[in-house]
Amino acid sequence: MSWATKLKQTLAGLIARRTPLSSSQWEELQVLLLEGDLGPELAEQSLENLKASLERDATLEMALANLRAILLSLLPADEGLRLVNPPAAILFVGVNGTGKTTSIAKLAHSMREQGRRPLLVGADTFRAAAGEQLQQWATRLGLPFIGHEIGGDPSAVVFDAMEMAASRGLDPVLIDTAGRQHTTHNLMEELKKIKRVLGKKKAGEPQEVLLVLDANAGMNAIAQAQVFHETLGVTGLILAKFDSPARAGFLFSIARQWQLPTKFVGVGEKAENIRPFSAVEFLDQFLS
Ligand SMILES: Nc1nc2c(ncn2[C@@H]2O[C@H](COP(=O)(O)OP(=O)(O)OP(=O)(O)O)[C@@H](O)[C@H]2O)c(=O)[nH]1
Ligand SMILES: [Mg+2]
Repeated sequence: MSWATKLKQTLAGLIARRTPLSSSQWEELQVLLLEGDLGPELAEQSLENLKASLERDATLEMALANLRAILLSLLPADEGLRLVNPPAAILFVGVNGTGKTTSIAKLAHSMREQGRRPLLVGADTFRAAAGEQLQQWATRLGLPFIGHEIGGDPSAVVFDAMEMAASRGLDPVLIDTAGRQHTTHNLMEELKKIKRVLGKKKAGEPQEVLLVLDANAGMNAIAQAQVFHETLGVTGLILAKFDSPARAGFLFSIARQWQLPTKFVGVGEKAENIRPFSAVEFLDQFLS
């Protein structure tokens, strides 16, 4: 049974009883809300709200509509990338394996379809496979790529990439970064340096810092958002691997705490498997 079906059944059961709910019944509902990855505070807030609607003798539809309205109000208005003054740099960050490299390839593919000329940049110089993976995508999609030898300085790569983009009229510059280093601290320092170098090379860059989150990350996604946002100033999220059964309710918590908009959703491993995020669609899926 899907999560939303369980939620509806539990609510319907509670409503049908027409008696004040026992604490174990509330607990049942709370556990369900937590299973949707809402996070403790938001689950509590949603629960209070459901409690209020149920006490007003609401119908199941009313209780659900109420929950939907609360959740929808948390998500920022849908927005795409905000890019001006080409070449614009977009930094893609996120922990190991979330889908950074694949998301860049997918976005580059869709940008090219819209008539843009993106440049793919391999600034993950720690693993041979990382640069190769992006380069293979570039070759397959027929898009320009720039990277450096293993162990090279990722900041030097982005410097060269901005020069190349300016001289060849490429835009935007999509920068892939490492998800893992020896320590998280090292990784964050490296990413901060890349960001600093971009800003020195061209004022106002990077114009976007996109944090890629795996839809299956559960509550970990909230911790990831906190660390990356505090260190780098994230401008938006990409929800990758949303073709899985994961609910990704953590988006509500992240939006509530840091007002971060989700800009794209990855729904598979192929180049065309990405689409702009829609808050309404996400909510429909969350509650269906
Ligand atoms: N089903 C599905 N798989 C995805 C999606 N996005 C990425 N993947 C897969 O997830 C795995 C990791 O993706 P990568 O793009 O390599 O992730 P990464 O963040 O670049 O990983 P590191 O560079 O190791 O940090 C690959 O096998 C991808 O094919 C998606 O939207 N749906
Ligand atoms: Mg990668």
